[in-house]
This record gives sequence, structure tokens and C-alpha cells, in this order.
Amino acid sequence: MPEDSIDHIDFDDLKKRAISQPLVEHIYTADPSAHVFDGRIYIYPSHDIDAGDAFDDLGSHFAMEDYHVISLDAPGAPAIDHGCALHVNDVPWAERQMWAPDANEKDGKYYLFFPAKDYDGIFKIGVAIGDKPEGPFKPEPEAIKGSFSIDPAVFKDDDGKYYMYFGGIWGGQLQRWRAGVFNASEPESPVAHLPADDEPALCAKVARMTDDLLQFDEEVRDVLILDESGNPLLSGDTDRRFFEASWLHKYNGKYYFSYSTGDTHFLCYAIGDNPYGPFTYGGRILNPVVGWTSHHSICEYDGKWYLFYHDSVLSKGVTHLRSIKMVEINYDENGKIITLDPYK
Ligand code: FUB
Repeated sequence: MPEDSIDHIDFDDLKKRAISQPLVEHIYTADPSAHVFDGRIYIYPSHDIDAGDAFDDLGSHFAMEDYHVISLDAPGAPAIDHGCALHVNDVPWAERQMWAPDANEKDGKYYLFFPAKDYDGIFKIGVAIGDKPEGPFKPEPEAIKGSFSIDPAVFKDDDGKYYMYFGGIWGGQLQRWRAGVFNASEPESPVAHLPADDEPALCAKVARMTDDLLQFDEEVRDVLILDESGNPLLSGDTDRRFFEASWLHKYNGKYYFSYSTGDTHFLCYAIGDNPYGPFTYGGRILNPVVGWTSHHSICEYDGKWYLFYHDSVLSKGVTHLRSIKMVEINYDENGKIITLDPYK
């Protein structure tokens, strides 16, 4: 829901009607990537701050500087903030805008994957390593070779292979990489370089990770989303096409690629038979929340499935001051995710 349409909203009423409440209220948090490590839920969110930057369609107002890890012993338990786990000042290659992160575990080490703009203003994706799920994390000196754009999500498949999904259009710069190199040729505009409405939409990206989880182990590939007739979703299909916020989970042996439609504010999913896809559009997970962005993760705990998401109700609609939330989701007998409305 765009910020300019919030004047009429009764936020006290909306808070009562919300299907879940913020997990923490002492800081603003967003873009929650959740995993279960050692029987606990660990959430890797963005840490929203008001740095005073004006709202624009490139997301300049999302000027985050650090990450805090949040954990819960179980659904419904108090959420614990473990403090600053990584600050942009400690990342040699990164200058600003620490956007949506993710993390994963391998052989007792924990890896935080995060996007940030480098000193040329170009988003890259970095890795930082810790001994505990909550950090602190020590960053690698360079960004991942060949990485670009935003919103990394790292999925571990049952065979022990790890895959990074990433990308985001508009402020996430994915459209500037269509030729394989960063296109700096025109003034920055969120819609310059995008395909025409009747052309296939830009795809999220995926690459298998090296055994040490520090690099891509192959050429980056497209995450193709098809419609019910087997055709790629079109760029003009803004209610369904990929915008940002990739996530991958496996349910009943099928691969569910989920994402945000950005400017139309839906969380959607598509189903495939392997980590690379193609994926066939399946439907909506969550209808629009208060706040421009919608971002999420999906994670199983004790046989139940949970959606982690955010909204801007606590800040009374401020786009860049969001709060992470969690709610149970359900699948029907055909494996379709039952769509949730964030407010009753
Ligand atoms: O939090 C900054 C950006 O907003 C994220 O990277 C996007 O997914 C959107 O939530």
C-alpha cells in the first residue's frame, strides 16, 4: 500500500485487525529470513532506521547500516534481539544500504549473506561468517564474485547443495544487468532498462554455491516463472511477475519459489520440480500490507509452516520503518498455499 494513501487509516483499529503483531517493537525490522537452527527460530531481518533520506522510487530512504539477529525458542515465545551482528563500517567493500539479508549453516559455521551498495553505488552481495547463529559475523573482504542486485536467499537442498536466489528490479538494479554488465549509461530511473510490457518479465537469479559457501559455483541462471499455459510471465503482468524478495522452500517434494510483486504489493509463489525451475505460477500468499514493500520467508517448525513478513503499522505507515511478524500458513490438498489477508 503506497505511503500517500495512508492519511485516512485508523492505525489503532488496523493493529486490532492485524492477523499478527510485531515480534519486536524496540527497533524497526523488516525483510525477515527465518531458519530453524538447533531447535530455535532465528530471524535475519533488515534493521530499519530513519536516516533522513527522502522517499523515492529507487529506495534511497532504505538507508540501513547494520543487522540484528532475532531468535525465538519456539512460535509464541518472546523474541530476543541479539544486538548488532554486522555493521556496514566493518565491511571493506560496502558503503551503504544494507538491505534484506539471509543466513545459513554448514558444518557448524553460520553464513550471513547480505546486499549493500559498493563505493560506486552498485549493489553487490557479500558473505560474513560466524560461530553462532546470532553472530557476530566477520565479513569477507570482497563481495561474491559475479554477484549483483539485492535480496539473497540461500536454500539448502536435501542432498546438501546450497543455492542462492537473488535479484530485485527498480532500486534493486536488476534491470541494469540485462547485458551481463552494469549499465550506467542513463540517469538512474526505476523503470529505465526494463523490458516492454509485452516482453517476458525479468527473472530472479539463482546459482549453486561453492562448498565453502563463499562464491557462486556456476554461471548465474534465470529463475523462470511460467503461467498456466507454460508461457513466461510478461513484464506488464505486474500482479504476478517477479519484483524482489526471493525465497525457496520445499513442501511435499516440490520446490516453491516465492517473491514479492513490488509495486503491486503481493507475495506470490510458483512451483517447480527442482531448484532451478522452471516454476509455474501458483497464486498469492499474502495480500498487500500497510507499507510499500512486502517481503517474507517461509519456514517449518514442529510440523507447522510459518510465513515471516513485515508491515508498517507500528510506525503508522512509514514505508521505511517496518516491523517483522509471523503467522501460520496452510496448504490445501493440492499443495496450493491458502492466501492470507493481513488484516481481518
Ligand atoms: O529493505 C529494503 C528493500 O525493501 C528490500 O531489499 C526489499 O526486498 C524491500 O523489502
